[in-house]
Amino acid sequence: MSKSDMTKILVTGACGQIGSELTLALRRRYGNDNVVAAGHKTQPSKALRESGPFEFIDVTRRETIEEVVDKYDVDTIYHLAAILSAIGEQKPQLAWNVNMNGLYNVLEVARERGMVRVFCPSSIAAFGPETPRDNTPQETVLRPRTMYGVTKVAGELLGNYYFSRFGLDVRGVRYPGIISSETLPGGGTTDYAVEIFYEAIKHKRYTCFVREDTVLPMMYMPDCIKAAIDLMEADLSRLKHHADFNLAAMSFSAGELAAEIKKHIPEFTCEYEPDFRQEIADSWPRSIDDSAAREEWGWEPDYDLAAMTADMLDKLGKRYAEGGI
Ligand code: AKB
Repeated sequence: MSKSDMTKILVTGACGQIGSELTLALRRRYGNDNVVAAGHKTQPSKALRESGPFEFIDVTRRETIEEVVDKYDVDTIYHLAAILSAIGEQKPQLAWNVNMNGLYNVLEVARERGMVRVFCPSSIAAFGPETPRDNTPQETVLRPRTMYGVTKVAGELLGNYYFSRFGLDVRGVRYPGIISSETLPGGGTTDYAVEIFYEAIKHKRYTCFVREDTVLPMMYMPDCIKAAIDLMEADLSRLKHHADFNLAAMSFSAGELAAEIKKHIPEFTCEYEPDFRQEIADSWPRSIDDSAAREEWGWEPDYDLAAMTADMLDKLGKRYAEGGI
């Protein structure tokens, strides 16, 4: 497999936290006109709108995907449109509809047209309270307690099924919490690890919705993008796994994150008022064994807690000074 196999790319969920940055990275790599960004209702940012094609798609309505795929002759889809864990617990029916029917529609459109490849991210939410929480193995118990997690496990199985049954090359990683400076995450359990930076810059204080000792696996956006592109460009003959790679970069407690921020902003204070998201966080791993990803496609993260924190504060600090946040 190589970069040139994928000539026309569609990104669903392109206005979301990952999509907004991944789309621009894909455009830099494959050419602006070769990457079609698709959102649902959110208006695209100026950068997204002005750098290449943008369309509206409702992934629960297959014909809206078909129209865009046929208009641009799409052969590769990065399917990021999804409802995350916290909103998924408030609206489980919506989460099932968007995450399952949306994925099914994308896979069917890709299968019918003989597409080259589909990227469909899973998440640490695929695990549950019975999963070993430290250094969680690649092959382990998948019994999530959230609707989001249920859809992620089913999505992995569906992706692997489409590969073995129809030969559709579906690939995916179990993303940890993603930390980013451009677009806020929308309705996940790990959102505190992004919000804390905005509040630290703007107000020098943050009230965190999980306990201070809550440890979760996290990843900085540049690594998140690198993982998606590297996996999609990996040689198929080397892959033993397909839609369900464990992936890791760093793990830290909410307290350790606050302490790291405090090194840069000494007056920063953090309080802890756990809400319903605590129970979700407690059902997820603390750290992940990603040796399969390392062996099969050379995965290696660049950012740890210190490097990510310094970069986040630098980027957000500059935006704040310019009145951008
Ligand atoms: C969430 O918190 O729901 C997501 C995830 C870990 O998949 N960030």
